[in-house]
Amino acid sequence: MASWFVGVLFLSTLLLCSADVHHYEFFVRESNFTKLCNTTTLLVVNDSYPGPEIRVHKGDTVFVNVHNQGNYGFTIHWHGVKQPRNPWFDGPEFITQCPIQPGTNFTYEIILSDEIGTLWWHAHSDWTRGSVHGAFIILPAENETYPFPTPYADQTIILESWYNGDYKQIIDDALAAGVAPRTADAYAINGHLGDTYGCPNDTIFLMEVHSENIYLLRIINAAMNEEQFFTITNHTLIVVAQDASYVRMFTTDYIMISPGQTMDVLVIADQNVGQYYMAIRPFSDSAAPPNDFITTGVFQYTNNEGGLNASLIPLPAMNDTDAMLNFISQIRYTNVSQNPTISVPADTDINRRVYITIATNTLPCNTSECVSDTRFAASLNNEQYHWCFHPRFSV
Ligand SMILES: *[C@@H]1O[C@H](CO)[C@@H](O)[C@H](O)[C@H]1NC(C)=O
Ligand SMILES: *[C@@H]1O[C@H](CO)[C@@H](O)[C@H](O)[C@H]1NC(C)=O
Ligand SMILES: *[C@@H]1O[C@H](CO)[C@@H](O)[C@H](O)[C@H]1NC(C)=O
Ligand SMILES: *[C@@H]1O[C@H](CO)[C@@H](O)[C@H](O)[C@H]1NC(C)=O
Ligand SMILES: *[C@@H]1O[C@H](CO)[C@@H](O)[C@H](O)[C@H]1NC(C)=O
Ligand SMILES: *[C@@H]1O[C@H](CO)[C@@H](O)[C@H](O)[C@H]1NC(C)=O
Ligand SMILES: *[C@@H]1O[C@H](CO)[C@@H](O)[C@H](O)[C@H]1NC(C)=O
Ligand SMILES: *[C@@H]1O[C@H](CO)[C@@H](O)[C@H](O)[C@H]1NC(C)=O
Ligand SMILES: *[C@@H]1O[C@H](CO)[C@@H](O)[C@H](O)[C@H]1NC(C)=O
Ligand SMILES: *[C@@H]1O[C@H](CO)[C@@H](O)[C@H](O)[C@H]1NC(C)=O
Ligand SMILES: CC(=O)N[C@H]1CO[C@H](CO)[C@@H](O)[C@@H]1O
Repeated sequence: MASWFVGVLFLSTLLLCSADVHHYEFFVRESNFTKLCNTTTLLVVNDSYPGPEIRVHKGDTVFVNVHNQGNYGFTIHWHGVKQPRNPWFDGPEFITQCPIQPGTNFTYEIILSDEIGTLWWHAHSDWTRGSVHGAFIILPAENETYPFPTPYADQTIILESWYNGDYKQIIDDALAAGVAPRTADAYAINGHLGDTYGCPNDTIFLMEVHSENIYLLRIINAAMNEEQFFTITNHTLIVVAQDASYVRMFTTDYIMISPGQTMDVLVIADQNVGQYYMAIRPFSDSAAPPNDFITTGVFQYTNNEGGLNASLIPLPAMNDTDAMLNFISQIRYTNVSQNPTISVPADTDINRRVYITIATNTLPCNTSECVSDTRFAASLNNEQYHWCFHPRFSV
C-alpha cells in the first residue's frame, strides 16, 4: 500500500517536472512566390513563407535538423533563447559556427531554460532572415499557468518586409555599391500582403474568432528594418509579455514593435459580431524613412454578416513619435513566479566599466561597382568586426 502510494507520488512528480525533447526537420530550399504582381524566388524552410512554427513547453529541449538544399551557405539563430553553457548552437554565422554548406545538414540543440512566451528563429547570414524565419512558441511548463485568464486560443502574427527580389541579391548589390539597401516594396502579415496594394492575386490574413472569447496574439516583428504599429479596429489590446518574459499588463489601442522583438497581447472578442481590420504601418522618425504602407488583415467573428470598413483603421501617423513614446513608456517588469529571475548587481558590486560605441562608419570604396568613394560600414568602438579583418581588440 505504502509503496504503491510512493510509486504514484514519484510518477506524478516526474510528470509535473518532465521536460520534453522535440525533433524538427527543416528543409531549406528556393521556392517561387507570387505577390505584389511579381513572382519572386525566395530561400525558405519547407516551401513556406513564413516558415514552420516550433511549439514546445518551458524548459524543453529541441533538436532541429537543418538540411541546406539551397545554393549558398547560411546558419539559423534561435532569437532570444539564452542557451546557458550551450553557445555553439546559438547560430550567428562566423561567430559560433561556419555556414551550413549546400547539400549538407546540421542539427541544432536548443536548450530552453527560463524563457516563457514567444520567440522566433531566423537565418543569420546577411539578409537571409528576410525569408528564412518562423515562430518559436514556448508554452507554460506542465505544472505552470499563465499569470492572466487562460486564453481560448492563441494566434501567431508574424510581421514581415516584402521585396520583389531575392534578399541575398539585394544586400549583396548594396554592399558592393557601398550604399544602403533599397526600402521594402510592401509589408506582410503571416506572408499575406492584404488588400491595400492593388494586386488582385494578393491574399489577406484572416483570423476567425468566437464572440466573447479571449485570444492571445503572439506578435513577432520579423521585418528587416522597420518598427511597426499594429492595431485591431474597435478592439482594445492588453499587452502581457514581451521578448519571452511577462510584463505588467496594460491596455492600449495600438502597439509599436521593433524588428526582432516579440509581444504577447490579449484581445477579447467583445464587439458587435462583424469583420474588423487588423493593420500595421511602420513607425519612423529618421531622415531616411521606409515606405509608409498600411498592410491589412481581418479579425472576423464567426457567423458575421458585416463588411469591412477601411476608413476605420485607427493607426498613428508613421512619424508620430509621441504615439511611439506613449506606448513604450508603459512597459514595466512584473514580479510573477513564471518570469525569469532578475538579478541586477548592486552599484557597489561593479568594479569595472566598459564603454561601447556602436556606429555607422565609412570605409573607402574603390571598385567599379562603387557609387561614391566611401561605403557604409557598421563599427564597434570605431572598429569594424568582420570575419576576415581581425579587430585590434578582443570583443
Ligand atoms: C515546475 O517545475 C519546475 C521543474 O521542476 C520547477 O523549477 C518549478 O518551480 C515548478 N513550478 C511550479 C509552479 O511548481
Ligand atoms: C518539413 O518537411 C518535411 C518533408 O516534407 C517533413 O517531414 C517535416 O516534418 C517538415 N518540418 C516541419 C517543421 O514542418
Ligand atoms: C521559379 O520560377 C522560375 C521562372 O518561372 C523558374 O525558372 C524556376 O524553376 C522556378 N523555381 C522553382 C523552385 O520552382
Ligand atoms: C494572377 O492570377 C491569375 C488567375 O488566378 C493568373 O492568370 C495570373 O497569371 C496571376 N498573376 C500573376 C502575376 O501571377
Ligand atoms: C544529417 O541528417 C541525417 C539524417 O536526417 C542525420 O542522421 C545526421 O545526424 C545529420 N547530420 C548532422 C551533422 O546533423
Ligand atoms: C467602431 O468604433 C467607431 C468609433 O470609434 C464607431 O463609430 C463604430 O460604430 C464602431 N464599429 C462597430 C462595428 O462597432
Ligand atoms: C465606412 O464607415 C463610414 C463612417 O461610418 C461610412 O460613412 C462609410 O459608408 C463606410 N463604408 C463602407 C464601405 O462601409
Ligand atoms: C509628420 O509628417 C507630416 C506629413 O508627412 C508632416 O506634416 C509633419 O510635420 C510630420 N511631423 C513631424 C513631427 O515631423
Ligand atoms: C518578487 O516577489 C517575491 C515574492 O513575493 C519577493 O520575495 C521578491 O523580493 C520580489 N522581487 C522584486 C524584484 O520585486
Ligand atoms: C580599396 O579599399 C580597401 C578597404 O576597403 C583597401 O584595403 C584597399 O587597399 C583599397 N585598394 C586600393 C587599390 O586602393
Ligand atoms: C521587381 C519587379 O519585377 N517589379 C515588377 C512587379 O510588377 C509590376 C507590375 O506588373 C512591375 O511594374 C514591376 O516592374
